[in-house]
Amino acid sequence: MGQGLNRALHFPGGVMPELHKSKVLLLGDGAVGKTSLIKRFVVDQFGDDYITTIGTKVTKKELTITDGGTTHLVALTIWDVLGQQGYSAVQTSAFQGARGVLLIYDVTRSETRESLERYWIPRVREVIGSVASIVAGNKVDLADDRAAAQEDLEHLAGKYAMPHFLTSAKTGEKVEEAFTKLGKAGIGAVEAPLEALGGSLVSARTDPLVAVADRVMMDFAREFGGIEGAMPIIKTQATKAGLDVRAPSKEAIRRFIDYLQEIERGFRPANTAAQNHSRRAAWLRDAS
Ligand code: G3D
Ligand code: MG
Repeated sequence: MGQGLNRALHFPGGVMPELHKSKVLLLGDGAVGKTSLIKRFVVDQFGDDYITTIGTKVTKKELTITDGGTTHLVALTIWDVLGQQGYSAVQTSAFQGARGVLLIYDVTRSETRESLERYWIPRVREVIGSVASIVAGNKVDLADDRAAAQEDLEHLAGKYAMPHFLTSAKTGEKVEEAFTKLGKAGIGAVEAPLEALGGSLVSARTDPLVAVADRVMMDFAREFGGIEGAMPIIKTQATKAGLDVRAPSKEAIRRFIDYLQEIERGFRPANTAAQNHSRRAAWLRDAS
């Protein structure tokens, strides 16, 4: 209540603009700069010891956007989705309800750009269908040929008619602009359906242990009542188990399954927790 009043005072005539809630996704391969871009945008900082994002992380930020003379207040819920390919259950769940997608690659690693077309764009189309999408070629501060980087970006963006930016989470270049576009997607002001050509989903061979880790995470999230609330716990337990999301070992998954059971004993009857544990342990056995 008090917050609403404060907000209203910041707008001309004290008129409260319409509030739009919008879930947006940041997608792209590992280490392209998703977490760094969010950090730059939300707290205007770069660096620190950021660890590999496990599962998903959700950050909230409000934006005011002027479009056609109207001021909109957009409450963005930014989902930093596990960038590792193969975690399809976790990703499918995280994609639900998204109003906009920021597809990110690293301009110094062309394979991360190719992977947008080969993997991420087809995944988005498969799971959400047509959704406003924006593409960012990140780490432009490291590009030795800016013109070439711009050309590569335009080539990709042109195929799908996507708004596009060369960004740097390090210097802050175009970060605000890219997120503002995402905010506009939240008020329906960005048209960029990923309908155009190309990019049939090549079902990459998924590491069977990645598939098990993915399945266990999703199973726990379901048991817990949702991925958003479950993810911080999953992350803590995965870290404690020494689970490397890119190449999880059998032993780490076993520890992870054990730790999740300990957590579940706190909110589920012991026999349910035990059943969940044995179901997950069986998946691990079957995979190896
Ligand atoms: P991810 O969330 O997509 O996996 P991160 O990527 O945000 O964790 O970033 C991966 C690495 O790239 C980090 O380096 C980070 O500092 C660096 N990085 C991210 N964005 C930029 C950028 O715009 N410019 C430069 N120069 N580096 C960037 P470390 O060394 O911590 O792994
Ligand atoms: Mg990350």
